[in-house]
Amino acid sequence: MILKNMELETVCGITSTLPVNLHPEFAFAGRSNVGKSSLINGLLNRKSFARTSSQPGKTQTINFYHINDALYFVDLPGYGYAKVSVQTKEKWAKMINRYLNGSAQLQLIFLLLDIRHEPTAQDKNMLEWILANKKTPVIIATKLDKINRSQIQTQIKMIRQSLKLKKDIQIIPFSALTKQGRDEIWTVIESHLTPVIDADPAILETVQDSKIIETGQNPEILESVRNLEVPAKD
Ligand SMILES: Nc1nc2c(ncn2[C@@H]2O[C@H](COP(=O)(O)OP(=O)(O)OP(=O)(O)O)[C@@H](O)[C@H]2O)c(=O)[nH]1
Ligand SMILES: [Mg+2]
Repeated sequence: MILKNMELETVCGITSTLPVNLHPEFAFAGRSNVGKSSLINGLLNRKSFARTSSQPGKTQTINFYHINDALYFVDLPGYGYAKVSVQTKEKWAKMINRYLNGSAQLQLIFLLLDIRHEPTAQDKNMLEWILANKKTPVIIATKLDKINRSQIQTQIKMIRQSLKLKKDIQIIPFSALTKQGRDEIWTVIESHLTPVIDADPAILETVQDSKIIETGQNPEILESVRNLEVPAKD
């Protein structure tokens, strides 16, 4: 895909109304710190368009990135972050659920797993949820550069067995450092791009109205939105 333009269009906090988008959406889910935002940056050839951090729990909102006025990347908050309260975790889980259940444009869910580690109970829950809701998962095994070449197949096999994956579910190894796996992921995305439906003008109007950055009332979210970087041309 030739990247012409990209924009962080909508940021949703816990209490925000989710946008009704007219273009296909591709969501990125996984544990906190697994590399969701880094993968988005890798796909977009940017260093810090989506905010990343060595501290887990960086993405606390659902961020909709509009790409080429044709598709959306949806960066979800990570799960499994120990340092937030049970109430906050529950709110995030609800927010993620609300999005995954409610979006009419969701084409694929990329479920990210660290290639070095055995999937956790939460990873397994996430996968079960995706399959139970008839969504298509693609597993991305992240941080590929952290293991030796000779270990790759062993780790992929371990992930496949641990998740009891059916053959038709793809696992794509990816490194945000070397960008290995990038082209393969784009090929998957492009194969799921459906033509834009001719929209009813009334729907378009509703969509225009929802294109506001909403933050809810949570001070943590306000803070994280305030810290969002203006995309640099890198
Ligand atoms: N070596 C290496 N480091 C990576 C890779 N992907 C991500 N990281 C590092 O892992 C840390 C977390 O990356 P993020 O992209 O912020 O992770 P996230 O899943 O968005 O985390 P949350 O927003 O907290 O859910 C950062 O320090 C990244 O630089 C990778 O492929 N290789
Ligand atoms: Mg993130």
